[in-house]
Amino acid sequence: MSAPAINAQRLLDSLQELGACGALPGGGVNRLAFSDADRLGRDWTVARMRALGMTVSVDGIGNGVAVYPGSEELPPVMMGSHIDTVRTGGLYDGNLGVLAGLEVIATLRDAGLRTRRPLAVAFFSNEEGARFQPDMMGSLVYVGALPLAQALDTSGIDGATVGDELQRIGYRGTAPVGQPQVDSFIELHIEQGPVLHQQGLPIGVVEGVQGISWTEFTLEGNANHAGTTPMALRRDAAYAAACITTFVHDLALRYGGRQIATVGSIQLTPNLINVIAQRAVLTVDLRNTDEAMLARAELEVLAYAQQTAAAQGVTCRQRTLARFEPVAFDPALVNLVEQQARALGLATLRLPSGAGHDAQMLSRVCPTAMIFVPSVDGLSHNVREFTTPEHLAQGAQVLLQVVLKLANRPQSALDF
Ligand code: HGY
Ligand code: MN
Ligand code: MN
Repeated sequence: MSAPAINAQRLLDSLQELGACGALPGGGVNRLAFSDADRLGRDWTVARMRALGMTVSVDGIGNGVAVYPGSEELPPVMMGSHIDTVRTGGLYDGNLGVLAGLEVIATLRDAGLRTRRPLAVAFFSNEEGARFQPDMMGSLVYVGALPLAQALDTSGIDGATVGDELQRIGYRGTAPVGQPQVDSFIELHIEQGPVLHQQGLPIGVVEGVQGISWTEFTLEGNANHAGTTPMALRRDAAYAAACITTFVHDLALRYGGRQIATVGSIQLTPNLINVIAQRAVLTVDLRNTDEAMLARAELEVLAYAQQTAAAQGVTCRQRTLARFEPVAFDPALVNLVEQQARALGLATLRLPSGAGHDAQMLSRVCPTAMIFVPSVDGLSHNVREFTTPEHLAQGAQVLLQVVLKLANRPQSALDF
């Protein structure tokens, strides 16, 4: 089956339309998981799926899965990603993978083509993990690695629970999680890093995803008067938090290689100019493609946090918010992505993903691979996130070609 061309304008228009759900004044999107804006985005996406003649199911964690029948009753080839965003989100992170999947369906439908295997397009709940940890929560439940009840009980940074919020927005579905079991999963996503843009390359062939470690540290000191308390008598939680923040950054520089480290959130209590902080709650995000180095970094940060707290007369508690080991995608699928991109005359580069993705979870249950397109200046989780229309269209065309090969292959083995 030769591949028809996707309709680039329709894809671009759909990204703009979905981007209107939770649009920020001046650009960008805020569609935190299970918020009212997330509901708007879900409603829009489900309506789009139904308009394409797909049957849509919503499971207990709010994952939406739409299926476009094939000529045979076989496990579907799945495309998809997420439509929740961080507070300072862009138009493309996650959304591209879902909407390009729907563009593939629309293109095949326009051409009157039906693949042997059914095709599915999914949006997985709470990929970002910004409001409720861990990230990739919906796909983690989908693959059976996080019990649904535990996910529903999770409290977010604003005190709400996942279950209550899903109920409130009307997406606590009844479909069993993990259904349908899929043949394979292909996720198109923006790189969110600088590599493809800097090298002027249109397609990234993603070989895997690096490991992720998220830890929350709670430091309890003693609130006291900023003007009367001698330095030697202070138990300053903010100072201890600042020491840990600096240590984490310097550790990544000291390790080098692919080690990265981020303190993205520090909450001080009472957070007032003339009160020595009683409490500091900070999050540490460590990542590395090398699991042994990541584990070593975790231990170093924990030891330093405990030593620093003790030296400042501050107590230190920690809680793991997410912990995923590096994953490698299916080599046959990775080769297929590379081959199909090159067949389109597109230059490619093999690289690991710095960001976490739902594909990281789906790779536990089926052959999985990802396609990257460039992020201008490597910007993401920033309202100025941008990918050129040309690259968006090229990425969607590669997705279509890969999916056609997968869905029409005569045998179950991944030889093409
Ligand atoms: O944090 C991540 O890598 C992803 O955006 N959830
Ligand atoms: Mn994403
Ligand atoms: Mn993201």
